[in-house]
Amino acid sequence: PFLQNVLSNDQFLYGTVDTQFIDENQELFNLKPVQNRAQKLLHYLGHVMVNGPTTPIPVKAKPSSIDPVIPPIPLGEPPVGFREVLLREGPEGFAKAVRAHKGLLLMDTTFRDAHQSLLATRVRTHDLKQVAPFVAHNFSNLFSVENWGGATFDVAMRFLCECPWKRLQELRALLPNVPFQMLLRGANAVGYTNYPDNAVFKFCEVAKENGMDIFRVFDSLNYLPNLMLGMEAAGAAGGVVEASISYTGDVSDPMRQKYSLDYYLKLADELVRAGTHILNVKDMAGLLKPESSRMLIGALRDRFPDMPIHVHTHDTAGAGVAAMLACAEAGADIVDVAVDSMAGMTSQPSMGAIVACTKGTKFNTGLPSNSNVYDYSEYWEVARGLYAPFDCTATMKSGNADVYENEIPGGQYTNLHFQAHSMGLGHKFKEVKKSYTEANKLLGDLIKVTPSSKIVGDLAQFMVQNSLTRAEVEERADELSFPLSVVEFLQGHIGIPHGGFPEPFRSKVLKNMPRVEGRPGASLPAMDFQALEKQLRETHGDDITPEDVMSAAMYPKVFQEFKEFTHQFGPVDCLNTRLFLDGPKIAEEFEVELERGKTLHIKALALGDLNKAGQREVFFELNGALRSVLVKDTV
Ligand code: 3PY
Ligand code: ZN
Repeated sequence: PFLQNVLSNDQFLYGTVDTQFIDENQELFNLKPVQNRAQKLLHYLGHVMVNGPTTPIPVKAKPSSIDPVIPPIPLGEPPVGFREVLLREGPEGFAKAVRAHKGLLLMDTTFRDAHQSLLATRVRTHDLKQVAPFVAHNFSNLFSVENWGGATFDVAMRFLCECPWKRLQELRALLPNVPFQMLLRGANAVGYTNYPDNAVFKFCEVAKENGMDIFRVFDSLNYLPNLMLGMEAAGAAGGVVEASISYTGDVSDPMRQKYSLDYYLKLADELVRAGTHILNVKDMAGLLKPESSRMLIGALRDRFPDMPIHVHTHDTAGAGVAAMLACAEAGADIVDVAVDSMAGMTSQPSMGAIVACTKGTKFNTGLPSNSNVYDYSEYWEVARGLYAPFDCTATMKSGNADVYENEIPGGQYTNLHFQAHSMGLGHKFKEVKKSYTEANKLLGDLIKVTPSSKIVGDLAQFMVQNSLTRAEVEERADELSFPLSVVEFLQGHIGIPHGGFPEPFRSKVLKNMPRVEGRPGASLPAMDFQALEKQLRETHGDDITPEDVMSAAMYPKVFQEFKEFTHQFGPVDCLNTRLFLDGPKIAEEFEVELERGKTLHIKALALGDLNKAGQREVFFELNGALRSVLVKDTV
């Protein structure tokens, strides 16, 4: 095995080997098989050149051929930011400092929600890492950078073939001064259904150890027991707890009082009593108008004078900037923005607009100058071109104020739009949205955010596919085969909605099926992490980390496939995005940095003819030596 290790060591094979080689590579004596990462990457590139990208591409567009320009980054350490306060004072002291801060603070969602909403969550660690030091140096006054959680965890492994934990670790090293924020779906952690309690606790603990600071905790039904579980888990891990009130309806509309001002204030009372450090209003569909913002945030400010208030919205209707300015005037401490070129439509309101609109007022954001925002925006404008195959603007050309009626959350709005267009039903999007509204009413008018929004979406799709009206579904509820997510929701698998389950619809659908009583996690058996780790070691070898165990706990199948993929194709996260999605052109020369100081020089040489076995040989030059890989042509 030693010889094997040496012979498959990239540096030995391709680098200059001097007499220091053995001294500097003591790990070769560990006699673990050293993976030939270079050869695996060639295999991946060959595979993409022959068969196209491994990740599903929703839009017929190629990644742009222009590389983003990384704006200049000053030498030396980045300035001190709010993270220093957090590390020094702990979550309580941090919350006090935030509340005492003069001016409006911003959370930048560009690294998470913005691309979850506009680019199907496909932004890769590679492109985040390039601009992270710029953020550290120029935006040290941000309240936080939201860079993790939500859909990013699953998409990183499933579609980007990269480890979400490595993303967190690498960004932490590059951006040490600004607090990191993640979105935790309460008892659903970063998944779509309730996990056992110990899985949520362990998840937060490992996230905190890997550099996460602030945990925005929500529940898709605003179901308090689930919210509290998430809050406890984040708090026990030592994180800043930012409990969310997920907002739906319109507090300023006297006709829509299921989710009234009083409802939100009572929920806020509970969250504050449960010890949240920060109170979040999570307007996932972008329903806050200036008037409702004034009412809701104004009332929360009066009731909780010492509590930092943080507002999240989406700009789907186009009124996001106006609403966030109204929130600031009504007493919000922090609002969410995305950099201009990643803002607007179903994403967050524009950072540049809010920075400019508050300049010279008491809501100054503290970001040093607009020109930094322009540079940041330019980086993302060009980087966004690399994700053209996933960009919602391929079909969606504007925001739409109909969101005030259908209340579809930002990311889901984009997904449904994509789906309708890819099925050739673009002209029927209006009907899809109408069905969504009807499905929501059928289910009793829910708070709609992952995963309850998916349940409403599944029912809407079921109604469209089967040409069923709301009245017909109600009438025939006992004989229709509803989507599993709808049945499980009615069984109580994700908690209890405000106002209870819809009757007689629920009884008609469930008949004698079992129902979960109370908080679902309470009746789930604890996860055995030791057994899981043992099983993962048996399957994948000994280099299983505590982070891997959590990935497998959250997404067993996705993790398994991710491990198999990397075993075959190596660390594809090291490739730039164009290479990852589209492979190199013939004669293209490029570098791939495997790790610091370990760079591969690759040139794509030629694509061979199809052989009898249906394969093609793909030729490369790797650090000056000729290499080839044999790839099955599946096109
Ligand atoms: C998520 O759960 O991923 C969300 O972004 C909810 O708004
Ligand atoms: Zn959001």
